[in-house]
Amino acid sequence: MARLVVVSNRVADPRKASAGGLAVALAEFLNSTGGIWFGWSGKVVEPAEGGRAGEAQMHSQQAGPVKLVTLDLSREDHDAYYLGYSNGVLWPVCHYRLDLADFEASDIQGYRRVNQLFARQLAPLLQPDDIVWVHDYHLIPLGSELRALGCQQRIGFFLHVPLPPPPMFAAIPGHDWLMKGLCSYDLVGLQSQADHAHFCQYIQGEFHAQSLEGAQWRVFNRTLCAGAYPIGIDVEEFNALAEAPEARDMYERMKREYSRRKLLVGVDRLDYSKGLPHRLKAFRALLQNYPDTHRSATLIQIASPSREDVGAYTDILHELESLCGSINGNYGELDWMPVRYIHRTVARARLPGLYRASQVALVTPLRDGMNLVAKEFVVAQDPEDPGVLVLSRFAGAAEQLKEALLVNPYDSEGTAEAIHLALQMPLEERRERHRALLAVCKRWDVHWWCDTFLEDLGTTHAQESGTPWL
Ligand code: ADQ
Repeated sequence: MARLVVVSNRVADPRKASAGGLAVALAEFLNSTGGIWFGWSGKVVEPAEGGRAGEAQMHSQQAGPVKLVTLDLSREDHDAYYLGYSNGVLWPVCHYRLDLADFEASDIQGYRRVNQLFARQLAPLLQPDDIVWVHDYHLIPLGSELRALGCQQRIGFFLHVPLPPPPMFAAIPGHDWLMKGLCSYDLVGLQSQADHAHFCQYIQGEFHAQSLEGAQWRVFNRTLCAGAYPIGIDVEEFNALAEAPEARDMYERMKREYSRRKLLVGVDRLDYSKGLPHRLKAFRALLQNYPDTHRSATLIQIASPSREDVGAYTDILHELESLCGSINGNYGELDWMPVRYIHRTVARARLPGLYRASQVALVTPLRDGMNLVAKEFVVAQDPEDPGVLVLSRFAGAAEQLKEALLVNPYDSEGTAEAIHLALQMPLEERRERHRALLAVCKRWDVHWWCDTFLEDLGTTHAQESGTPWL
């Protein structure tokens, strides 16, 4: 079996329990093939410490059969590549928020510089038969940079965030360069059929790509495959987590605390794509329109701090705090607080207990590549007495989780109605919906995702080398 080389912005140590399903799944594969996980170290080096200009400090650490290789970034590169182009332009536009994109010409140069740096440092580590798997929007041009250095290995790319329709993607300065970059991979994987359709529309419309058999395209004198590979969770790992004392303890405590009330739960990074203010407005509409929910329902919203050095994130933080305060102020009683808002990360080990103790999960992003919280909630439920998933139709997960109550998160009254329905849903209907949802989560789990993507990447036709557009 060919050796696997994974490249992502951040590298997770697969031996750590906090690493999460993706790291566990990739690590399992890496453990069986041996290989490298390559990415940014998370360290920003100020110029004075950084040594010779342009020289990146590389760290290498063996984690079993897997070598973790990381690079430090200079302040200038980090700010342009990570804060600027990746999180200030690509993230908002890929989440359909053109209004939040903040483009600086120097950022795109930094983005390219870091991708070139990654390519230069990675290329000498590659063996001819390696399979390279590049992840996410930070590293779109890495494939073409590797090709420019003569790398002829099979290289695949997976986009974890949504790919918007071509007219919207075209608002990104450098969109055609990014898309050309994607065309240098052998396989491009997207989260949903909708994202896949957008990719195909773009390369057909802008590059006159020719559709071949199966999922193949002929473009820039190369053959490229593209498809939807919806990411899943590691069901076994999550079940094991649910059985462990931390989750059990969490479950018992929540059950005790909320024995007379129904619990609604939201677990997100604090990000404007997750629709948190809209969710709170829907909860407020629930309290306003359905007085039977007063005293009988509590929303626990966990919003872990994220990218606090990007301006749009502090705005959302203030909006959220003010909404929680006004809901609790207007509806709360001496012995009942409608919303419990927690602006901290909750240990992954406790999440299954929290999910299982909740009657309803609110997963209502305005746009999301997939959303794994939706799948984790389903897997954590007691099949005999399961909770109900209220899911945004704009999450990639909605294409698969059709038995959830699908909502339009922009419509707070409609979402409130769905939440009320979820709170009232008879046991038999809850069980039926849950059975169907669980079957989907189990069938298309993270191992399916990893195995299928890598199998398809391994069997794409031998590729012509060269990068005619560079
Ligand atoms: P994220 O936007 O980070 O990831 P998501 O899929 O919701 O989104 O969560 C990833 C993991 O983080 C889950 O395991 C979840 O439990 C955990 N998590 C989220 N909020 C947390 C909190 N407050 N405390 C503790 N843990 C928390 C991106 C894309 C998604 C896509 C994933 C995977 O934006 O659309 O599903 O990658 O491809």
